[in-house]
Parts: sequence; C-alpha cells; structure tokens
Amino acid sequence: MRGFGFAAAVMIVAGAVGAGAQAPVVLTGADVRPATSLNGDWHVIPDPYQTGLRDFHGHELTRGWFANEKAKPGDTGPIDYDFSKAATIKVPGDWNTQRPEFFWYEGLMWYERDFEYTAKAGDRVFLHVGAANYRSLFWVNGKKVCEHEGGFTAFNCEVTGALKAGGNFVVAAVDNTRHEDAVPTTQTDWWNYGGLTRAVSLIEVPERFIDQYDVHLSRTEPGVIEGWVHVAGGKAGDKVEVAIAELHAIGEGVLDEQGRAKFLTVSSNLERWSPEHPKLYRVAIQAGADTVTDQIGFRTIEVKGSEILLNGKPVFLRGVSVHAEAPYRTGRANSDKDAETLLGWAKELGCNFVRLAHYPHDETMLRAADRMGLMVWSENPVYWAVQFDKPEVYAKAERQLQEEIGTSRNHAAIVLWSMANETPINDARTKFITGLATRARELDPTRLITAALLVRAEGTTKIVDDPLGAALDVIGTNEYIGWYEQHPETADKTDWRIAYDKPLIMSEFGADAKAGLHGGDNDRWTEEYQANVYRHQLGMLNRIGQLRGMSPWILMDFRSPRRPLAGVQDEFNRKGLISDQGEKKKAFGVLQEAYTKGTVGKAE
Ligand code: GCB
Repeated sequence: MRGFGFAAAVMIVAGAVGAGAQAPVVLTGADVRPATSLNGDWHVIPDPYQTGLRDFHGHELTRGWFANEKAKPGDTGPIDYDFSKAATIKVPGDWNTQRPEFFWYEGLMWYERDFEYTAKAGDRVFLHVGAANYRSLFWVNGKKVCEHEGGFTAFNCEVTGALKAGGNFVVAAVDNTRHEDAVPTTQTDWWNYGGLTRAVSLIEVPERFIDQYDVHLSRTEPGVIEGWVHVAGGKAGDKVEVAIAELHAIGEGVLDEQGRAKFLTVSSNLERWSPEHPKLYRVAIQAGADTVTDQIGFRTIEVKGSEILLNGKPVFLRGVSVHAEAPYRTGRANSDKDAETLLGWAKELGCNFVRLAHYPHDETMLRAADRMGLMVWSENPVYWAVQFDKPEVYAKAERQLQEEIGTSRNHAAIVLWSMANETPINDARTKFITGLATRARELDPTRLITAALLVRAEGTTKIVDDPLGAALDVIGTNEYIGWYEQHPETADKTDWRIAYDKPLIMSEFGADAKAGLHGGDNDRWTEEYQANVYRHQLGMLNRIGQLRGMSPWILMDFRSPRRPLAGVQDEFNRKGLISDQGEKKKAFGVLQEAYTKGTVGKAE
C-alpha cells in the first residue's frame, strides 16, 4: 500500500520530475538473456488530468504521484488512491482492448506492481521495457529510474541502485497523448494503443557487460563472419570472443578505447539463411564475466542496378504489409502465437517478404520471421507530416532509429530499414530523412535503405521522381489506383516512369472490403471489388520493368479511428486480405495464386 496524497502534491519544484534518472540504454539481444519476467497483472489508475505529475497550479512535482515509498496512509492527510484496490490489466498489452472503459482513452495511465527480487552482489540490473506507448516514466521503490519517448522501441533502465533485497515495487506512468512534435505525430491511420504494450523484465548483468553486438556475413569476403562487440564499462585491451560451435568458428577481438572490439572468423561449410532455408546458428558472445547466446542467420543483401541480390542472386520480394495488430482479439500483437499466426498467413499467401508497418515491431515478430523464413522491411515511425523543420523532432526520430537498429541488428530476416512513409515533398523533409538514411548507414552498412514515397501523375503516367529517392537503395512507392483514385480498370492504362535506376518495391496498394459482403466486381466494399482491384493491379505491376517486390496493403484488418463508416468499417481499416476474425477474403486467393504460380514479378 503506498500513499502520496494531496499534501505531497503541493511540493512544487518545477521541472524536477525529469531530473535524476539516467538515460535508458539500448541492449542487443535483451530477449535472449536470462531474465526475471515482470509480465502479468499490474494495477492501473487512469490520470487524465496528470494529477500525479503536476500540482493544482500545473507545476511539475518533484516526484511522481504514487512513487514515494516513504509516504504511508495517514502520513499526509487524505490519500486519494490505493493501488492495491485499483483494477489490473495484463502486461504486455495495450489498455484499450483490456477494459471497455479504456477503449478510447488517450492520456496518462499509472501502472504498479510488486515483485520479489534479490540481485547478486556486484551485478547490475536493468528494467527492460519492450515498448511503452508513447512517453513513459519509471520509478523503482520510489526512486526515478528513467524516462523514455517513443512507443515502439525497447529500452533498458538501470535499477541497480534502486532495488532492495526482497520486496520491491515498480511504478510506471505511461502517456499516449498525441503531440504535433512527436514521432509519429497526431495523424496516423492506426489505433493509438496505449500502455506497456510489450514484455517487461529485469535483466541482470555483470558490472562490465555486452550492451551491443553485430554478427553478420561479409558481403565481399566469402565465408567470412565478421562484426563487433561493445562492452559497457569495458577497458581497452580486454578480450571478446564470438563462437559458433556448429561451424567450429571462433572470432576473437580486443576492445579499443571506446569499448568496442572487431572480430572475424571464417567458415567453409556455412549454410546461408534464405526464405527457403531459414538456417539459424547458435552464437555465443563472451566478454569477461558476461555471455550472450543468440540465434543468428547469415546471408547477404545488396542491390546491383535495379536488382536486389539475396546471397548474390536476384530475388523478387513477394510480400504483404503487416501491422502489429493481434489476430482474432485486436489490440497490439505481443506474443509468439500472434506473430506465428500473422506470419503463418503470410507464408500461406506464398510470401517470402513482409513489410512490418509503420513502426518497429517487437522481437517476437522478428524472431518468428528469422525462423519462418520471411525477409523483413522494418520501419521507423516517420509517418506522413511530422514537423520536419524542428531539430528536436529530428532527434526523436533518430533516437528511435538507433533503438530499432541497436536492438534488432542481428536478425537475418531484416533486409531493409525504412526511414519513412508517405512524407510530403519539401526541402526540410528531404534533409531530415536523408539525415536519417546517413545515420542508418553509419549504424548498419550491411542492409538496404528504403522509404515509401508518394507518386505524382502526368495523364496516364505515374511518375516516381521524389528527390528523396537519391538517398535510398531501394525505392518504395504507395498507390491506390482503384480505391482512392478512379477505377480498378484504370490500372490497365497506367504506365510508370521511375527516375532512378534502382529496384522498386510497390510498398502499398489495395482496397477495403468487408469480409462476407458480396456483390459485383464494381460494388465498393465487397470482396469482389477488392479482388478486382488486385487483379488489375497485378497486371499493371507486371509491366513495371524495375519492379523487384511488392507488399500490398494489408494482411489483416486493423483498428483505426479514421474509419468510422458504420456497418462496414466500424473503426477498422478493411483493406485486410483477412478480417480481424481470421476470415480470408477473395483477394487473398487472387494474390496467393499469383505468388504461388509465379505469375507476378520476375522469376527468381
Ligand atoms: C496509406 C498509408 C497507410 C494507410 C493506407 C490506407 O497510404 O500508408 O498507413 O492505412 O494508406 O488504407 O489508406
């Protein structure tokens, strides 16, 4: 029972809530480290007036409401809350789909749970948060341990100094209020699911520990597995080792002044990862007292002119776009089962590729893609018109990109980092996203950079000449001929002109259909109409010489408040090939036939 009533709420120290805590750190492979799960029931209290963060004149409080371990009922006058009596919801999970009263809620939510924990002497402990949408603050035993912005990336807060041996409690304040200067901004076409949407755990590491590592196959030297290991607190001269027992391969390196060691090792009998053969190896990374054991696949991905080369061979990306929307129950996808259902449907379609839109998806999805053999487009949430002219907005986008790449860089499945989706063409935007592309290449020179661009038209010709294309390895474009534009047949007369000699992925096309609603080929909202759009689109796409992939919009219906049409949409974007209840629509069959019979795209 913890109280921190009104008397405490008048302690005014402006700006102090943000003080004290350290910046969260990025950990590679956090999900494969031994961990103490904090998943399960957490008490929650909605706080739309931010009473826990501000006093009655709106000044920030020194310490978050509910966070002070010392306050006891009766200490400070009336106590306006009691976590032990508050409702509970599950973590991981958005709050919107767990309790009807939270369905439309956008604002601040307080979370609390007790846990037993005793750390080993000398170890460091991190609170690992898979994602908290959008802004979050954490306290352990009343001590603030971190603050984070960005709703779709993992972060880790050091709690070593805040933990006690035995009983502990953690409080989180998670706020999904939309802001103009956030990334993404106030306008999106998906539900703004709030809360601790991904897994939460405690990770214990030695004093010096491996925070990031990169293990990949060289593009230029056959059979060479290379990369680097970074050790937090590591001393120059300390050794690291990367061992792949199945290949009898061991790479060694020595830390430099920055705590980073490069390594390489050679294997003559390596089996490369591909969609047809998604081979993963057990890789043990060791530095001093710390070891991480990961499952990593090895492949190369490159472009040559307008070809995409996987393991040196031209490949066509037969894909589909996927939101992190949970099948059958809606809400945020957050389990292996969700990932396997969604990606299982993609495999059934005949896909070798998925566009994980419009933000970084979680590790369960990426691990499933590694295992199941699906190449992945992973996307930074620079969606539509963020405030491109503001350096602080750029910093938010870059931070999320760093977290995305830092967390997920060893997934063989990821072949494309996407910087943005459908951004308006202007100089500030081009500079902003080019900056992100440069940063992405610095962080990871082994993958391809893309973005989904808008297209312009001259008569019946669609033109892709957005200046941002110069900064990309692969051009993505979205178009909705037959849905937002004209008729399905319009595609038959449409030609394409691409200003860049680079591979093109049609990263979106599609049409809404309500599962079970039938009619003629030209009756909107029916399954027949959607199937008709797909047939005409596929014919058109086959005429684009440099098309090297596609990811139609979208695998499954997903919730969006932009879609209120009663009886048809009911707050769902209905462009799914499958309904939110798992019913396959006719267009699923159209695309499946094209993918499995190889009637679309250049043969591999
Ligand atoms: C788009 C967006 C996507 C939307 C889709 C639609 O262009 O990239 O996020 O959901 O269109 O259905 O309108």
